Amino acid sequence: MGEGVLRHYAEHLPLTPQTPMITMGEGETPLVRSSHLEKEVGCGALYFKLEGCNPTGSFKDRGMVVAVAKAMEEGKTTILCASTGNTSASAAAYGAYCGLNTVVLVPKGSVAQGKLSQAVAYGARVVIVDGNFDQALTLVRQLPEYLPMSLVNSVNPYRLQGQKTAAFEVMDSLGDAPDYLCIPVGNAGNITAYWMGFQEYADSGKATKRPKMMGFQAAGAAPIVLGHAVESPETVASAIRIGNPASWQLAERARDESGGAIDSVSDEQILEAYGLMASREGIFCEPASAASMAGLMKLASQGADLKDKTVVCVITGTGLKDPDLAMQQTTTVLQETAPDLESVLSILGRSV
Ligand code: AN7
Repeated sequence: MGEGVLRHYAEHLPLTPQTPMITMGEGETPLVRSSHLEKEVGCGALYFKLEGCNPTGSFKDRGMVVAVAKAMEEGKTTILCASTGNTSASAAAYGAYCGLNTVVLVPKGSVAQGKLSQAVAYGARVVIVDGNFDQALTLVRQLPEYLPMSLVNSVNPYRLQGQKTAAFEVMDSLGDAPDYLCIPVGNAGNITAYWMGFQEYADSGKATKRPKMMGFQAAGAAPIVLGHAVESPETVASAIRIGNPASWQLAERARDESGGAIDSVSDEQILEAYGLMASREGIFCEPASAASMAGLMKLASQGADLKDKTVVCVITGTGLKDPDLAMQQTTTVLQETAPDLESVLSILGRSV
């Protein structure tokens, strides 16, 4: 326990004797069986992979630990990324832990407050780009030509190598691959990484099957579904507000090789799933993460036969990243009372 992604899965990672075996305790996240929604969608078994339990609250830490270790191995002292929020929080944390400088470019006005506050608290140099994520990513891809920085976005292959360990954990927990994996798709690195992980275990005989990869984009940011880049992506799920994903072709390969699909879910469907995850399962995730459950609900409503199937929904990040949204979304009324027993009892429907 707590040995981290590098040690735990060393044999599956591109490490050398010179790679520093850093860890902040990433990985080994819970795979939790659904208590209510499994029956409602009619699955044989439904599990949630709780990636919000990673050190910075999202799955990004799995890939970041590998990318940062390799950057250190190469003697780099500054790491760089563009981000819708979680990558920047993760880079900044590992940068701080390893004594590196971290530079992050984030799209103006569309990063959840929790994520931005992480980057700032960890001491990253935060540059706000007056544009969207895709423009910020285009910029950071050019910067290493001008400045000695190591790019740690998922175009860095070490990121996907680390992220594939989540698929290993799912199979280690279940004893085999699930039938379906439902996962949000933004820059499309994670779906690509999971597919790499599932294939590696199947190829080496550690799993007997491979899941259908079911990716879900937000309807207002669904370039892979539409078949063309989206110039001004819009969705409440700011983490996946991405119009031109870096791993587009790789995600299509994961979809096609697995016999899966990449579909879109509306903001309404995302928010419905976001509410149900919290109120029916006790899992507070961020809206982008709820896209996987929204997608599963969409599949079920279209009549997909799931009754003997094992399904895993990847819950990519914690809801605490964006508490303002939770407060906007709730219909719960917060009641105020005077600090005496009589007043509290009367609010709760009893008199003394
Ligand atoms: C919670 O942080 O792209 O398809 O810059 O934060 O691998 O991009 C985040 C993406 C899903 C999509 N869920 O994963 C970033 C960033 C959450 C995320 C995704 C993201 P990819």
